[in-house]
Amino acid sequence: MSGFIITALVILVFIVIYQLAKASEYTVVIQGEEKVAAKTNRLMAWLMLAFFVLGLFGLYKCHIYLVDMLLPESASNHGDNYEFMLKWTLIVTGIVFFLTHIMLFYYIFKYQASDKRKAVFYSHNNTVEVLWTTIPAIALLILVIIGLRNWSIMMDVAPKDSLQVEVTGKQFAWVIRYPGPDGVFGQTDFRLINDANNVVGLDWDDPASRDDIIFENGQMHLIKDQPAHLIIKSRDVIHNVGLPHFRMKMDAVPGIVTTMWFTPKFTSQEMIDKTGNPDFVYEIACDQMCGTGHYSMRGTIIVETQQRFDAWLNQQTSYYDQHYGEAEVVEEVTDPSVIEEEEESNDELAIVDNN
Ligand SMILES: [Cu+2]
Repeated sequence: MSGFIITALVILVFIVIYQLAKASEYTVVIQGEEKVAAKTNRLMAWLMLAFFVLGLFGLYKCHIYLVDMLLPESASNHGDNYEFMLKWTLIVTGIVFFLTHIMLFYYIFKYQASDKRKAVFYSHNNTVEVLWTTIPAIALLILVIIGLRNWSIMMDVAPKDSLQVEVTGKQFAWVIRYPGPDGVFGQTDFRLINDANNVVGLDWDDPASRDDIIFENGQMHLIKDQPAHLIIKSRDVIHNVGLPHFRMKMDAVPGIVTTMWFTPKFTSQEMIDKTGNPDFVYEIACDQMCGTGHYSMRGTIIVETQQRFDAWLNQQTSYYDQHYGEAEVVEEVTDPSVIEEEEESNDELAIVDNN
């Protein structure tokens, strides 16, 4: 029924438009073609002006409405370079945008059709052509050079003292791995992957793999002011480690190891204070549509001081011990996701366990 009403409405609207067009044809006949054309021209010129003013007002309103939804201050050194570039690109293109549009609409209004003047034929002007070609070319060249410089800094080899963290994307979660006390990641082999007790496919014959620490809850800990070197892998399809607050992202590609590095500038607590948002968390968002559960690939990052990071890391049990270790080790930490809450109550738990 509603389909019939909509069809009828559409047909009615067309009839009304057709009748209006016909009516205006009759006015032309009655009032004289030239008079109507002059009137229409004037109306169009004013409408163009109104369109421009309304457009500017809309732009301003959008800005007011959306400005609070922008990301907070960049939390990494690379992010600062990126922000600088974005800011200057917007300033340069913004100036050009406003100047050209003010001129465009002004001249449309000023030179609306009139009987009093005739159009001049003006073929070209070499000086003007050279100017409007070279000035944008130089401006773009400068922006591109800044971009290339930043790209080479971001893509450069990570500093030697970087904190090494491996991030593996899988449908649909992030698995975070630290190399453990030996500082060396154990060898992995995709044929050994097993969600029950070997989530990244560690080779247990490699002694370096036994102390590796793994978090399947997608929570990563980083240290303030220390470069973090992310070693990025994927178990299935292409994912992307997107870190909006650090202004960084990198594809996680199956079969290829990608990397990215940056230095966090603020701890999570400092960011909470800066944003005034008590619920602020650094987020790992998958920036690549990777399947039906893509939306659920949300990881988190906790940035803390070296001291707190060390204290936290010392409390962790290796993945091997969690799954194959002696009973008392397994009891100590069972689920990495609850370690945060347990931190304070650990002492009490230990007493209970002893009893
Ligand atoms: Cu994904």
